Order: sequence, then C-alpha cells, then structure tokens
Amino acid sequence: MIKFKIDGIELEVPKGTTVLEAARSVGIKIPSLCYLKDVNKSSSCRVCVVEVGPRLIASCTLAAENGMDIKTNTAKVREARRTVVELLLSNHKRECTTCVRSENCELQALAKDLNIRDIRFEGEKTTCPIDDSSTSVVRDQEKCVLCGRCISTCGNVQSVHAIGFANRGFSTVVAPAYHKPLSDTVCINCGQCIMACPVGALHEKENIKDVWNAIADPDKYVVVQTAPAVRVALGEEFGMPVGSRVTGKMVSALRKLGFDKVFDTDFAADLTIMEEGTELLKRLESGENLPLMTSCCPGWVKFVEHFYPDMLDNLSTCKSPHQMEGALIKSYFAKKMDIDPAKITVVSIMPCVAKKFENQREELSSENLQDVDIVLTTRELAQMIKEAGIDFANLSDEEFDNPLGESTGAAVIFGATGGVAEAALRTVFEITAGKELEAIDYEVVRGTEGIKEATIELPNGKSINAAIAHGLANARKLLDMVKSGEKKIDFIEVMACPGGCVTGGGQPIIDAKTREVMDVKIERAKAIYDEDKSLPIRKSHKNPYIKQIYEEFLGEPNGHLSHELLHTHYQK
Ligand code: HC1
Ligand code: SF4
Ligand code: SF4
Repeated sequence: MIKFKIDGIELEVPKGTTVLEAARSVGIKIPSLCYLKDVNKSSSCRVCVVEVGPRLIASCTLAAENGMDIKTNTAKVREARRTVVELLLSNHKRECTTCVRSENCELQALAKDLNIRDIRFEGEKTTCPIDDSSTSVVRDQEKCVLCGRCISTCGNVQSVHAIGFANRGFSTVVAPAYHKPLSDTVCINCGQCIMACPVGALHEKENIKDVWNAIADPDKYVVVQTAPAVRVALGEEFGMPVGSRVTGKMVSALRKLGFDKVFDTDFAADLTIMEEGTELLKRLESGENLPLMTSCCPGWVKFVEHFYPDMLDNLSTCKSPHQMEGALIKSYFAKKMDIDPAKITVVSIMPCVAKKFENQREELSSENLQDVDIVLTTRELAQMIKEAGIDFANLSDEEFDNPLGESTGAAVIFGATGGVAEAALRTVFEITAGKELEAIDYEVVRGTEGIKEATIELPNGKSINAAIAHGLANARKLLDMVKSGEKKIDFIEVMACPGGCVTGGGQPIIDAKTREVMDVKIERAKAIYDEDKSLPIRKSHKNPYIKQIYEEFLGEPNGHLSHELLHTHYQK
C-alpha cells in the first residue's frame, strides 16, 4: 500500500492508484476533460493538474507515491487550470446556444465551474471543413478539444482504428488516415466515438426535419417503430433516472407527434427468433456455415465485411428486426389496410447510429422500396418531443398499435448483450423439447463480461456451444479463437456496442463524471430484464400475432415469402 497526503488528508491506496482516482475516492473534486474511465488516460488536456512540490503535474496519469504531499486547490493550480481551459476555448468554435451538445457539454461545464468570464488568448483558430460524408457520424474539428477519447474508443474498445491524431503542434487534428472522408474508411458507424466526445465535435447525422416533413405531407402514411433499448433510456432525456422504463409514455408521445401508426420493433425481434432459430437448427443439421453469427447489428455486419470477409457466409441471412418490420409494414400491413406501399414512410427510432447506414443499404429493400425510410436516434426522438412541447414526464401510458406492435419478453431482451442468444435459446429449447418450459432465465448469457460462453444441452441429446461478445475488440478476439480452431462454437451473438444496444451510439450521452460512479449498461440492462419479467408472454414463438402472420401471410419460417422479405445476403 502507498501512504501519502492530498490537501492534508492522509491516504492509503493500492500501488498503481493515480492521484486523480485517490482524490475522487475521498470526495476531492479535481476537474478533468481527457480522462475517461476504462477508456482514456492520456494527460493530454492537463486540466487535472495538481501541485506536487514546486511542480504542476497532471493527476490522471500520476501514480501515488509514498510520502507525496499533493495540493489540489491553490492559486497556482486554479490559475493553471483556468489558463488551460481558456486556451482550449480560444481555439473552439463557440456556438454554445445552437450546438447539439448545448447544456450537455463537458467543456461548457468546466468553463462554468472555473468561473471563466473572458478569454485572454484570442488568436488564430483551427479551420477545417465539417465532414458529413458518413450516413451516421458528423465530424466538426473546429469544436474538437484533442482529448483523444474518441480515438481510444475506436481503437481500444472497438479495435477499428478508423481515426487518429494527424499533423503536429497547432495543426493537430483528429482524422481518418490520409484525411479521407469518414465514409471512405473502415468506420463501422457504431457512434461510440460520439458517446465518448465531451463536446459537439462528433454527433449523429440528424434526420429530424425529414420526419417532420413526412408527418406534414398529406400524401404520406407515416408509421413509426421503436427498438427494444429506446424504452429504457428515453426518460433520461427528460430528467428521469438512468434505467427508467418509459414504454407507455413513449408510445403516447409518438401518437402526439402525429405518426399514423405506432408499431414495435420487438414484434420483428420475435419474428427474427422464429427465422434465425429455424436457420440455426438447419445449419446444425447440415453442418454448413457454422458458427451461425447473428446479423441484427449493422456495426457488427460492417465489421465482418471489412475485417473478416471470409466469414460473411457465417452471418445469419436474417435482416435485422427493424428492417423485417419495415418490409412487413410495406407488404403485409399495406395489403391489409389497402395502402399503396410507395406512400408509406417507415421511421425507426433506434438507440443506434449504424442503423442510419443500414436502412440505406440496397440489400435491404424490396421492389425498389427501402424497407425503412428514416432512422432517428433516441436523442433525436427526445428532441422532437421537446420541440413539440410535450410534457413527457406527465404523459399517461398507451399501448402500441397492432398487429405489428405485440411482442414478448424475449424480444425486449434483444436490447442487452446476450439477449438475442437467450431469446433464441428459449424458443429452440422448447421447440426441441416439444413441451412447455418454466426455467427460461439463462443467467449464463447475461452480464457484462466481454466474452461469454455457454453450452446448452438440448432435450434431443444434442448440444449448442454459444458465445456472446459485445464491443468489437472482444468480437475480434472471439473470431480469432474460432478461426484458429481454439474454440468450437455453433452460435455467436455479437453486438458492436459495449453492453449491447442499451449503450448504443444514439442513446442519451453519459458524461465522464457519471461514468465514474455508475455503469450505465448495467442499469439500463436491469430495466430491460425487468420489462421482460413484467410481460405476460416471454417466448417469441408464443406471440399470438407471430402465429397469425405465419398463418395469414408468411407460411412457414424460412419459407419462400420469408426469404423474399425477411432475409438478405451481404457479399461486399
Ligand atoms: Fe437493437 Fe435490434 S436489439 S439491433 O440492438 O436486433 O438498434 O434496441 O432495434 O433491429 O429488435 C438496435 C436495440 C434493435 C434491431 C431489435
Ligand atoms: Fe470508430 Fe465507431 Fe466512431 Fe466509426 S463510429 S470512428 S468505428 S468509434
Ligand atoms: Fe447499433 Fe446496437 Fe449494433 Fe450498437 S450494438 S451498433 S446500437 S445495433
């Protein structure tokens, strides 16, 4: 143990503890900007300086040593921090009132805390065009503070390395290699860099106006669907605690916004289980293209396209649930309602920015109509609700419309890592057993461990080796073990975002301070499993509307019409 003093307080901490961590553990607040727990420790911004003898040292990378006498609140420290932040502000495009991160900006909060009223160093500014080439992520270098949080996330958490520091000195910027537009790189559109950015230098490509225009167009029939993970995060945008469940209020708000029908992507998640479960049983039978890999995360699909193209045939041919739902809205539902599918606009509310790439893929269309027309993030939906002046917190609960709005607990858990695997197991197990099963909580596939494995013994004597990864650095490790023969796996679930969609790139942004005291993916996942438990039906194949759609329209899982509407093939 290390014994030392901070502001006169005697401390004893394990070797390797930083001064910043030690100070925060006893309630001493040291401001910081580039530090992001478990992701970025680079002492690049120097906001967290403390006085150690005659020197000022960044505390986020300073390991505590025996006998140190640290001071965190002296005139010299306060002045140094103010100077650092003023210098950052002097080279910052200060559009605070119109910035997408207004009131949710860590630089703005720092300037306020440090009582900065004027900036002494106005001078030359970085000029750089906005990169809006990507379908999902917009980059504005004139707002970048060079903290490196996005670079560490893209490199260490996702193992994608699409962005890095370029140039030197005052010309330093964050950019893709050779300053290419982001759309021409290996970026997989997950938006985790947006979640890491403390300011407005990275944000989603906004599609709010497109939705308002569609709603206002009398010739359009506008149908909205919502992803599993949105309902456990949207409330945060209205001041509710992390992990609040707001399903009923969300439906009510969507009706008030003027959508003609409010459907649930969860219905199609149940359908995915029918289609993907059947596919799994067929592949296990034939032994072909194993392991079967889930295909509902477009960030993951693009990752396979870029980094493991030889494994593309392992991906399930199932479209992702919201794409299936879109395809059914423009076929089954349009026919039922006698509406011209060309007049229908399908809007998906997703916790995800990669879905803004996915819905534009030509593989995800039928008869020249895209399955889904517009994707909005949870944050964009919150913005629309605020714009419309809806008092979200006081809305009463409403139900989804039917037939494409009824779902089960199995569908809801898609939103957390391990959920797709668990939902599939609930159905595959029961179908193989040929009888009702009571124990359906597969705890072994839950939780936040980076790679989870489970062997499930099926009632027919066969077994399934399943593996689950979240965060693409973990997925890469898993795939490398499968390719080298070190692991023999039949079924792989991957979600690009750490924790799964609950912490997708389109969810409410959690600042660095909150990340230190709370694991948001755990809190939101708890809400997801509570929602599952609260529902009367918890197995996809028991959804009565799923039975109905097969009887009335699709025929059988993996049948001809299913293949036409619900399946696709990626071959980049
Ligand atoms: Fe997801 Fe999915 S769970 S991909 O994570 O399979 O976005 O929530 O909607 O489509 O259902 C996201 C979440 C979502 C799809 C489903
Ligand atoms: Fe990297 Fe994901 Fe950001 Fe692309 S969207 S730059 S892959 S973190
Ligand atoms: Fe999108 Fe979910 Fe994949 Fe993240 S894990 S990229 S939120 S689909």
